[in-house]
Amino acid sequence: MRCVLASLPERNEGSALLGLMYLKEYAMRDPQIPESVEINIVEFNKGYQIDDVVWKVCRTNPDVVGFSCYVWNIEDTLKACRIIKKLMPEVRIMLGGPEVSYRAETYMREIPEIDIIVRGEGEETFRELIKHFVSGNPKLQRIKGISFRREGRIFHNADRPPIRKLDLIPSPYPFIEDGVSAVVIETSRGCPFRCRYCVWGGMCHNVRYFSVERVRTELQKAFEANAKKVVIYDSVFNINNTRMRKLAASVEQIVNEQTNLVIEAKAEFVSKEQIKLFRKMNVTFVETGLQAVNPETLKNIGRNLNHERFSRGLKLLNDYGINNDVDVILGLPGDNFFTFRKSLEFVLRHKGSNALVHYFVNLPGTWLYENSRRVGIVSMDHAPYRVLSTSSFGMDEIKKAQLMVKSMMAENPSVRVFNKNEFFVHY
Ligand code: B12
Ligand SMILES: C[S@@+](CC[C@H](N)C(=O)[O-])C[C@H]1O[C@@H](n2cnc3c(N)ncnc32)[C@H](O)[C@@H]1O
Ligand code: SF4
Repeated sequence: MRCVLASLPERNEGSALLGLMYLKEYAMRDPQIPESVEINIVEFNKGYQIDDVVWKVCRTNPDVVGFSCYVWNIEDTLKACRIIKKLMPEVRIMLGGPEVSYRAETYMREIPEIDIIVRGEGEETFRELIKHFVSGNPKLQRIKGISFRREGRIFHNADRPPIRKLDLIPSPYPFIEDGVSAVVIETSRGCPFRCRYCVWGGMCHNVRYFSVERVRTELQKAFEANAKKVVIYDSVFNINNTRMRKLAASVEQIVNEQTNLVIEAKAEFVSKEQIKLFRKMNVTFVETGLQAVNPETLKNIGRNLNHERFSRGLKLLNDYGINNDVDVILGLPGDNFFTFRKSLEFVLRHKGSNALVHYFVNLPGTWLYENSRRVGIVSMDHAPYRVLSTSSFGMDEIKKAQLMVKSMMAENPSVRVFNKNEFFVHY
């Protein structure tokens, strides 16, 4: 049985294979999965053509093809799936990832080429699916977390409970290549917050952590390989001082100053002690979310903001030379041209901080998406779900705000936009 896995890269950033590496490692550890099973991950660079995708996938003559689906690759992935199915009608096509997890019914209904959608966390579900493909056991109807098709009907099985002990998932890094430019290390899953535009918390809201020992081992490999950068996947890295202290203590002797750690953190939580801990781990870059300053907008998106604590956190980062991007979202419900501008001005009052402007995408699976009509959001109904207007932020005003950002960028290097190629496009 041959399975090919692929994840079409984001056009600016390049490939992201962490999820697929976990799936493969986790399944291959199962002694009941015979050694004859082949699971191949095929990689594409950011300049890929659909042609290459089809060719690279089909040439291994797979029985099963799995794609990771995100907002940035779903359109191309579906194009590739249609062609693959035409060329190989017997192949089973399986999709996973956040983009299909919350819209399984729609994708199954609209795209007949899809055989199975894996909703939510994939490791355990994928392992069972591989066993199913090899022996027919377990039967599809017994595999939690999937949507599938049989005799022209679509079935949605019950959700799969999340893996409780993340350390059960084997590390995707048996070794790390020397001098690599970036390594990604996942230290937790989930998010304790419930921002209404975000699906990081996923289907499971309780946060689970990889053990400090596991994280230390992966970091050590990155340090020893002289990796230039380690990007930590943790929704709020600095939420728990005790864990940060343990992690810092366990790596301070092995830290490599050539290897810069990049984290997502809450500015409000940054303290002098945290700065010391950041330094011990060589955290040199922090991304932090402001999103908006307008109270009505904050209420609409389900976030709190303590201006004073936020400012104090940014000041500490800047005083101690820790680079930081402060995220602001353009087009949120409740905001208008002037309140959005206030958000940018708030960031720019902090010397050293950069404002990183994101264009609001109204993601399926979020509270805002579910309540769009009530809140007054009009957005694209397919990926990338860009906001078109809200009851407080008309289409013209959004356009004006985009132009304002453009002119601010020309004058001030501290203002940047996320995903420049798409930011200034309206539709
Ligand atoms: C890395 C990342 C990026 C990178 C990606 C590129 C790169 N080369 O690294 C960058 C920075 C470019 C990025 C950008 C954006 N991102 Co982003 N990003 C992430 C992040 C932090 C990690 C993804 C990851 O690898 N996770 C770890 C793996 C293990 O989890 P996973 O991918 O979900 O995979 C698991 C399951 O989904 C499943 N699975 C996945 N694939 C498959 C395939 C098969 C066959 C099976 C069986 C199972 C399966 O099993 C896996 C293991 O459990 C996630 C948040 C998160 N923690 O997941 C957001 C996330 C994916 N991003 C998100 C969003 C919204 C964005 C932006 C739109 C934000 C913005 N500001 O505009 C942009 C989009 C850019 C664009 N061009 O459109 C959303 C996704 C929503 C969606 N529907 O896809 C997420 C979930 C965060 C959020 N805000 O809610 N992002
Ligand atoms: C993945 S999030 C993590 C942020 C961090 N946990 C926090 O809240 O401070 C990184 C940034 O992506 C942006 N983002 C997340 N969801 C978005 C959406 N639906 N539309 C636009 N930008 C979004 C936000 O600006 C956010 O700060
Ligand atoms: S924006 Fe940040 S804090 Fe809010 S839910 Fe997403 S990851 Fe969590």
